[in-house]
Formats: sequence, structure tokens, C-alpha cells
Amino acid sequence: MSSPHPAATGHGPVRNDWQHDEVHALFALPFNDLLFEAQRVHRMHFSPSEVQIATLLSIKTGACPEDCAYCPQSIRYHTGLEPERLMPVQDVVAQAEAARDAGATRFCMGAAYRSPKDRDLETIIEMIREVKALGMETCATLGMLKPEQASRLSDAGLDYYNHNIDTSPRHYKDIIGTRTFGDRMETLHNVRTAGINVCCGGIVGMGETLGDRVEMLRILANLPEHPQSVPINQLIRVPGTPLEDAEPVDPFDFVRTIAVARILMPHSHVRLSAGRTEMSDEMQALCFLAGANSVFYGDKLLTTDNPDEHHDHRLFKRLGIRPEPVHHST
Ligand code: SAM
Ligand code: DTB
Ligand code: SF4
Repeated sequence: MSSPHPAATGHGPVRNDWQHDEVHALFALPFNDLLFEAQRVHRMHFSPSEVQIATLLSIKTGACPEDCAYCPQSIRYHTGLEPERLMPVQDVVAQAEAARDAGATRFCMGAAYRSPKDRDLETIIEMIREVKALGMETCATLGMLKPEQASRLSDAGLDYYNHNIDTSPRHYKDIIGTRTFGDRMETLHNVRTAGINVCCGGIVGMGETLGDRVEMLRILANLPEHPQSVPINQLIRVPGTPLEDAEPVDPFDFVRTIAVARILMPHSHVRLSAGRTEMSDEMQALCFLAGANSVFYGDKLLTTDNPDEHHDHRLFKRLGIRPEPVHHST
């Protein structure tokens, strides 16, 4: 076997100074060497057969003023989605309870906002309090946040905030015209400063180059702190969105992206996120081998399909995967 590339440094302190060429060199490793290194790093920090189970709920659906080219919830595209107002608190709590009873330990509430209005934030804060009281970790994704909004969510006890960089700064401009990459970084700063754990990742399959994937992961790994959760989504090509005909991703390149994320951010949960309905069980197993240790569980993501619970249950059983117990440290 050829020895791992010297850039594949699983030893030593966590790094925030990755260079483009080093990350590129990881992507360029022979597949087996990359997977071996990712699995080695994974085993240094995590139990190899534990996967964290998170469930998503769209608490406010569609009619979003942003123009994200991948998103079925933008008001600009005709995707046949029925918009829905912010859900009542009790309905959200009932869904969280059902998710908990099905085995989820984290509940992520998603809203199709550019940024939340203060009045809506009040209602969402109530949701956070009540979902936490069920013993679950809470996560929200509500678009851009001002510092005081992040503080209010932190005071309410929100555990995680999801805000993805989605792609490289260069490619971002081709995908989203209504906000900048810098806006994204500013909200991440506000969330971190408020003491909320960061969930931040991106999408593979939006016509990006290898260099864009390198930059996306490099920027995530060079944030002042590694995001505690790193969702890696495979684009769901929703009819009616500008990316409906995007070139499908080579499954091995998707697995490579997971593996590089694992090596760069050794302590983070790397989530195999959107796109699992298009993946074979064997491909998902490779993603777990590459260091993915979190999934969205339940037959819906926000507006699109996710594998049904029965299928996932069977897959986990076939692979000997156990759900990771909830950690109440944050
Ligand atoms: N509006 C908020 C925002 O943009 O941050 C929160 C919800 S938004 C739907 C959350 C994330 O979902 C996006 O950043 C993107 O990574 C992911 N996403 C949306 N549509 C997707 C699709 N068709 N395929 C894969 N991921 C998608
Ligand atoms: C993330 O990175 N992926 C999730 C979650 N964070 C909010 C969302 C995926 C959405 C897929 C398209 C949909 O269901 O609308
Ligand atoms: Fe709106 Fe978020 Fe969808 Fe962009 S990704 S259109 S901000 S819901």
C-alpha cells in the first residue's frame, strides 16, 4: 500500500490554517488511501459505528424572497410547493415528540426566511424552550441573524444554528444573487459570538469545480472554530429550480468530499445530509466509512423526500450502526 500523503495529518493539534494545495492533495489521493486516512482520523475521535440521528421540520415553508438556485422554497421558481405560515408552537412540539420517540436526539427547525422578523422570533423561542424540555438537542435555521437576535436565541437555550456556506466564494455568486458570501460569514460570526454551536456545511453537485469543493472545505476548516456539525448535502435537483438539470455527481467524488471534511475537521460531526434517496445503501456505507457520523432521519427533509424510517432502520441494522446517545453538555 502507498503511504498516506503527508498533508493527511490526523495527528497533532486541530488546524485552522489549511492551504489550498494541501486540501487539493487530499482530494487527489488514491480513493483507498483517502478512505483509510479518513477512517483512521475518525476512530481517533469517535466510536466508529455510532451515528447521530437528527430530524428536520419545516416550521415555515416556501415564499422565500431569496433566489438560491438550488432551493424549492424560493418564491421566484415554480416548483409547485404550497407555502405555509409559521406553524403553531404546539404542532411543532408534537412533531418533535414523535421524532424523539422514533429515536432522534436532535430536532432541527427550518424556516424559509431571508432573516427572521422579531415577532416570529418570539414564537420560535417558545418552540426552542419546549423542544428542549423534551430532552432533545435543538437546532434552528432561519437565515441571516443580527447579533441581538443570535443572543436571544442563545438565551433561549438554542444548542445549534445551521447556516451553510454552500459552496466556494467564487461559485456563490453564480448560485445566489440576493446576498453575498460575506453576509453568510457575518451571521456565522454572530452565532459563534452568542455562544451557539455552529452547524455549517454545503452542497455538492451545483456545477462546481474540484477547486470550489477544495475552497468550501478549506474555508469551513479555517473558521476560528470548526463548525461542531458539518452537513454535506448532495444537490436534490428539484424541477422548476434553475439547477434542475445539473450534472449528477460521481458518487466517489461525493464520498471523497465527506472523507476530506472528516480529515480537516476531526472533532466535528459530519452529516450525510440531503440526497440520500438517490444514493444506494452501498454508497451510504462508504460515506460512513469515510467518516460521516450523522444523518437526517424521517421520511421528509424540509420539503423533499428522505429515506423512510423503516429503510434506515434496516440499513443501520445491516451495518451494525447504533444511534449516538444525546450529549447534554451544550
Ligand atoms: N433559509 C435558511 C437559509 O438559507 O439558511 C434556512 C433553510 S435553507 C433550506 C438550509 C439549507 O438547505 C441551504 O443552505 C442548503 O444547503 C440546503 N438545501 C436547500 N435546498 C437544497 C437542495 N435542493 N438540495 C440540497 N440541499 C439543499
Ligand atoms: C442542511 O444542510 N440540509 C438540510 C438542513 N441543513 C436544513 C436541508 C436540506 C433541504 C433539502 C431541500 C428541501 O427539503 O427543501
Ligand atoms: Fe430561502 Fe434558505 Fe431556500 Fe435560500 S435556501 S431560498 S434563503 S429558504
